[in-house]
Amino acid sequence: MLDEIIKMFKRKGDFVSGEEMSKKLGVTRAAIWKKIEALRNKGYKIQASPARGYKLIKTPEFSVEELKTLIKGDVGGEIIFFESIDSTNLIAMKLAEKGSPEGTVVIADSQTKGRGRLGRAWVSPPMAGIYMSVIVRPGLEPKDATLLTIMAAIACATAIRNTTGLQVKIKWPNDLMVSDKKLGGILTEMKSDPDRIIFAVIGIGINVNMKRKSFPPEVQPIATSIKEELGRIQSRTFIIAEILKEIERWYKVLIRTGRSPLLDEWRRLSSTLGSKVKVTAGRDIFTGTAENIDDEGMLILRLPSGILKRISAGDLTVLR
Ligand code: BTX
Repeated sequence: MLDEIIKMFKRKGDFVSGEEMSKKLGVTRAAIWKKIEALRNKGYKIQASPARGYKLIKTPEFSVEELKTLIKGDVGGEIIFFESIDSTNLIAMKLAEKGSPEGTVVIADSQTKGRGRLGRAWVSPPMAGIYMSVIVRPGLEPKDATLLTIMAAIACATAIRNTTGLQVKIKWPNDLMVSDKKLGGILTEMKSDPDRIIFAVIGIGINVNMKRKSFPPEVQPIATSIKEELGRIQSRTFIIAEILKEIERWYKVLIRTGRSPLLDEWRRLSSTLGSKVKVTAGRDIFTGTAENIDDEGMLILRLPSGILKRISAGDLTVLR
């Protein structure tokens, strides 16, 4: 009901009377007053006038209620929010297993066991970042799962560009980069049959209002945040809404049109292609020139011998 009240405020842009709210929402005026108090406790500034009712003055930096009012499509049709959770990917995997529909989104203000690839940790303090997981049921073959990471990376880079103006680039396979530093990362996990993905969870972590010095010392030299880059606090609500809109758009492109527009867009946003790089893939280390990505999102590396090597997963460093 809180999101309904916010919608009413936004529609009117002025005072809304307690009577009008109670009629519309089918509850007593005392119940409305309680909801207004609940919104204030969440950081909303709401002016009250005995003669005119209530007026929304200011919304907090992040608000799941406001986010719900901004969602127009299927992605984010259901949003499940936690103040703190172990990992949004873990909970989204459980929800998907129980049948939650495609487009369900899990968001947390903080994670106690945020995960990166290969069992690595993702630093996820409160009031500072976006930690969210999107459930999809794409019906792709398991070998094409990387396309989901590519799709999400394009959506995130585009959404952050649109909302902040930062020239976000994508570093193969899953990093969102600004000023050669890691602004965010994507972790796609899935359950599949031998020939089909049953469901996948696309986990997205983005540093929004983090201060550089609050990263652990080993992460500080490689990480950045939107606040560090722009010098000001940004609303996570609007960035998330834009990301979900872009995921809706690019996911439809992938399912309806196929992979080639995605691969082209990825190449356009890539910080990797054409560079001399070092790639660590398990125990192997390769250096060479990042030539391209193939139809499954594998990196095509030209080794010093001239031979082309395809790499499905690994950690890439651009060599200066
Ligand atoms: P990754 O394995 O590519 O990156 C993990 C590495 O990045 C860490 O080993 C560390 O060096 C560095 N790192 C850790 N935290 C941060 C941070 N906040 N900013 C920059 N660098 C960092 C990347 O994995 C995939 C991350 C996905 C995170 C999302 S959050 C929502 C969802 N739930 C969940 O548990 N994971 C995903």
